[in-house]
Parts: sequence; C-alpha cells; structure tokens
Amino acid sequence: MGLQGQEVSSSAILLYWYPIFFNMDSNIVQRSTDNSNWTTIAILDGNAISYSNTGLSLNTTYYYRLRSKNVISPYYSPWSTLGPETMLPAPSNLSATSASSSQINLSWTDNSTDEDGFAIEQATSSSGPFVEIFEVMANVKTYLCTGLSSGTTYWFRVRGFRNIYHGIDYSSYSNTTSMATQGGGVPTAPSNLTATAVSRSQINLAWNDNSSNESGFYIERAPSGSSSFTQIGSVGANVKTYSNTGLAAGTTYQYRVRAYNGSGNSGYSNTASTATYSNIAQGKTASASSVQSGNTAANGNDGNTGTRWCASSATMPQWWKVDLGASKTIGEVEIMFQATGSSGNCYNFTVETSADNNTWTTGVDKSTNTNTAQTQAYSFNATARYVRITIKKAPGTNWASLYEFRVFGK
Ligand SMILES: [Ca+2]
Ligand SMILES: [Ca+2]
Ligand SMILES: [Ca+2]
Repeated sequence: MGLQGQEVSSSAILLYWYPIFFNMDSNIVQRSTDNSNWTTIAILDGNAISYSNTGLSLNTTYYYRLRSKNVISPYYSPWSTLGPETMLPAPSNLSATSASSSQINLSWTDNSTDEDGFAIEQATSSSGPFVEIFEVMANVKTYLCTGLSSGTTYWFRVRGFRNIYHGIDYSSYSNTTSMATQGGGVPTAPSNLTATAVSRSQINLAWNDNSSNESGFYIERAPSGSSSFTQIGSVGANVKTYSNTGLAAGTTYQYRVRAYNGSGNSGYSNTASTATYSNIAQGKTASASSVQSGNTAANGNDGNTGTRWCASSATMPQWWKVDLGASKTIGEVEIMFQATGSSGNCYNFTVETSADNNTWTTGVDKSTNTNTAQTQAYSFNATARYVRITIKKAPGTNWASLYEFRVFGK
C-alpha cells in the first residue's frame, strides 16, 4: 500500500499511504530503530490514510511498517515498509545585520550533514505570515536579502530541507530574528519601563514600544546605587518584555532599555528598579504542634542550618508555623529537612498560607511526595501573613523535623 513519510520538523514525521485493501477494520503502525524489533505505535481506523509520529530524536534511525487488518476473516495485508529515516537538525544562531536602506544580511549555523539546502522565510510582522523568499544550496550559511524597504523592520527564519521521492523533508525552524533596514533615522525611545520581582532570582521587565523602525531593544542593568549600566541582553523588534534570571536573592537591581536599528540607538527609557525576593521568614515568631526538648520551633527559622525544630514524638501529623508579622507577597518556600529520604521513603507534607491564622489555603501539596532530597524548594503565589508546614510522614523512623524553613517573598 505504499507507505510514505515526510519529515515535517526535526522531531515529527507525517506517515501516509494509499489504501490498496478496502473495507479493512484497522491499520496497524509499527516502528523500529534497528529494523528488527518492532513496537506498535498506533492502531488506526481502517479508513485512515495518514499518521503523525511526533517526539522523534535526532541521531536515531527510524523504520516504519504498516499493515491493515480485517477482523472477520481475520485477514492481515502484507507489511508496507519505510526507512531508514533520520531527522534533519534545525539550523541555529540565525542573526541579521542591516547593510543598507534596502539590504539585510543573514547568517546561521548549519547543523546538518545531509541537507539539500536551506529555505529562508521573511515576514513584516513578528507573528507572520512568513513567506519563503529564497532557497540556498547545502552548506551555505549566509544570505544577502536585497530589495527591501527603507527604515522597515523585517523578521526572518530559516529551515533545512531534503528532497525526497515524494516531496520535501523539513527540519524545524531556526530562531526568528528581526532587523530593520537603514533609513528613517534612529528609533523613538521606549517608555514606562517597569521592573517586577517574581522570585528570589528573577525580575521581569515590561516597557512601551514607541518605535516602528527598530531592529530590537537592548536591556541594561546596574547594581543598586550605581550608575554604571552594562548591557545584559537584547530582544527583537516589537518585543516589550524581558525576564532577567539568575539573580541574587534580596538584591536590588536597576534597569533601563533602548531601541536600536541600523541608524543607531534611541534614547533610554526611564530607569526602573526593584529587589528580588528574600527570605522573609528568618527570625520571625515560630510555633509548632509539639517540641522536643532543645529542638525549639525558633530553631526552624534562625538562619542556622545546624539547629533544628523537632516534634516531641513520632506521632503524625505535626505542624510548624511562622508568623511573618504582616501580610506579604510570597513566591516560594524552601525546606531543609532533618533527613534525606530514599526511594518511596520521603517526607510527605503540605504547605499552607493564611491571612488570619484561621483559614488556610494550600500552596504546596506533597502528601504523596516522591522527592527524597534533604532541601526542597517549591514555587507558588500567595499573599499571606502566616505560613505553615504540616508533616504527615518522615523517612524511615525519623520524627517530624526540619533545620530551616525559608519563605521567599517581599
Ligand atoms: Ca550542512
Ligand atoms: Ca516597534
Ligand atoms: Ca535552624
């Protein structure tokens, strides 16, 4: 029945076939990576004529086969086979430079060894539509895009292709990049920059895009109290947000952005600053359902990883609670337990928050926890004054106990 396949990305293949046997009850699709051991990946309706197999890996060879089944006889058609199939890696690192008022130069990294060429697509908006403007030969890694309009932003993406008997295999797309042609002057400066902390290590930026001819925006950062800004990243044209990650906890950062194009840079936006979340639980009033002599509730948030709170017996559940002193924005908790678990033998717990020490909302439910690590961090969003952990089970014969309970927020 002529099983065919077209790779539609670097991880998906569209299988299709022409039915020879009609009035069959089902189509059985099998896959192999050695052309010897087969696994059924789909049982389709007898009238099916295609199947999309996704989640495929690069550097793996795939074989496919298909047969139809009629349950009454029962009768199986002969196998129709396809393969070997190897997926085409996507090109990467697509970048663009503005060469003149009518030309943008593209370059990319060629990651494939058996492509027949690369197809270049262009759009005049970040959301497309992208239109193929040219195909270059195999191993070509540049394209000079000419005949463009002056002072105009264009978006580009590239994908590899391979000519096959019945059509064309395609890789996934490269990154999309934007660039403006020269002319039309420098862009208008962005405005209304805001900086919002969302965790102990991340601040999100947002701004107003006031220009129609930018190639993109540069993001700059300076430490608190400093005027020495350095560029930390860039985004494409019409992008109005940026997430700065990998930051230090409880630290204030300043930001400013500006637009750029082939004619130069815009002025700067306003400067916006904020602090990442810090541990707002340390040293605050703590209490617990029970306390073993010497291992007080206060030990659970004293900032010392050598002291711990422990319940007074093996009885479960046991809770430990901190009063943050006022309503706070909470984004994450981190618990350093007394013990490390083993497979199927770890702390089971919930973390709840409350505004009034009476009504509680679950932020983290690890009642059936599988994380055996001694220190575990969980993100959730809440506005609350009280945070409580209820330990329902501890590894082995351990009692409910923790060295440190940290709450990241502000
Ligand atoms: Ca190549
Ligand atoms: Ca814009
Ligand atoms: Ca401690």
